[in-house]
Amino acid sequence: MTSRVFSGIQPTGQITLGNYLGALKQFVALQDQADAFYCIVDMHAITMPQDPSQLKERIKDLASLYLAVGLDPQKSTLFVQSDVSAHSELGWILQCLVHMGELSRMTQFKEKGEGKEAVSAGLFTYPALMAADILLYQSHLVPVGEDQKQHLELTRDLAIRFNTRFGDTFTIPDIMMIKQGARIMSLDDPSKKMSKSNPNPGSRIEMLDPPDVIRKKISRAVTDSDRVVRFDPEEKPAVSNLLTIFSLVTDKSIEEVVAAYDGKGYGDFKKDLGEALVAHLSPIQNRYAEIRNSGEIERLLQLGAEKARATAATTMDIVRQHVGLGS
Ligand code: ATP
Ligand code: LTN
Repeated sequence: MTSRVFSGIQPTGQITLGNYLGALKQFVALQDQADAFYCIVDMHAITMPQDPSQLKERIKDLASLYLAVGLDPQKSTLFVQSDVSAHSELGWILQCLVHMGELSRMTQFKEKGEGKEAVSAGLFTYPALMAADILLYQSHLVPVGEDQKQHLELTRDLAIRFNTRFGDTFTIPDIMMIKQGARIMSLDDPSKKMSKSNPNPGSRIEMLDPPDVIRKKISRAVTDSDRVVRFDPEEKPAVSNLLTIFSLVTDKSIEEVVAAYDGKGYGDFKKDLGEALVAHLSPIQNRYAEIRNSGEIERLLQLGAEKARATAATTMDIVRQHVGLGS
């Protein structure tokens, strides 16, 4: 049996190099080995305030980026979460299964809610909807960045709890994280993850940043006090983060990159990293521009939604029956 892969990205801003290296790049690799469903999780996006017309555009932006990085709609099912109402339905059922204490322990909720006067109940129950996304498709594998590990563990717990209480219903999913790159750090502060919502744009490389902006951001990235290019995440977190990025965009091992800069300072290293990023991202950016202006996106997303609805409906029939819902 081919395994089922599921993942999602929120259409909440410009996709960063962190999202790409931690998640999107894995999506592409997996589509040849598995039956993959990749979702644009717009219902998750509205757990924080969004401008409606901007949200609509960002959904199409993200769909275009999915295609530009190499996702092939013939191989993967690409769709928008709100086009498949079963996500909300199962999300509610799982909200009735998850405990308040479990949700209170989720660090993403704590971080995103911190310092805000009003926090939506949706932000709090967000992990139940995420569990629904994954379980609806009987997913075996979920490629995500390290920050989603806690949500994946809760998803597994909920699947086991549901199966124990109501009878075998859901496949128990496994998390898939790459060894290096599951947590790309901010360019201005290597103790924080690179994030699309950081107020400082210099903290991240965005997938659509023009070449000069990429070069400038890398040249301004913080480093460490000695001038040695060495991989040591404890002692030299900033340079180690840049080395990880270098390795992932050039497909060279970290050891090879370190050896190439033996005896050279940070200047050459950063200059070459800037160029490597430009070379890696330029073809993606060119494809993106073509796709975004092609008018094909809506049709593709409709086709994806039809396929997703059919798969989700099979799971929902069993869920309703097992829980005792319906007339
Ligand atoms: P924000 O950065 O604004 O908090 P987010 O983490 O909510 O955004 P999503 O768009 O929901 O970003 O995440 C999409 C995927 O990218 C997830 O699998 C997430 O784990 C991964 N990801 C996000 N940031 C990083 C990072 N710095 N390094 C590696 N993977 C990341
Ligand atoms: N919570 C994730 C986005 C997300 C997701 C999912 C990821 C929503 N549903 C299902 C994998 C599988 C985030 O904030 N990055």
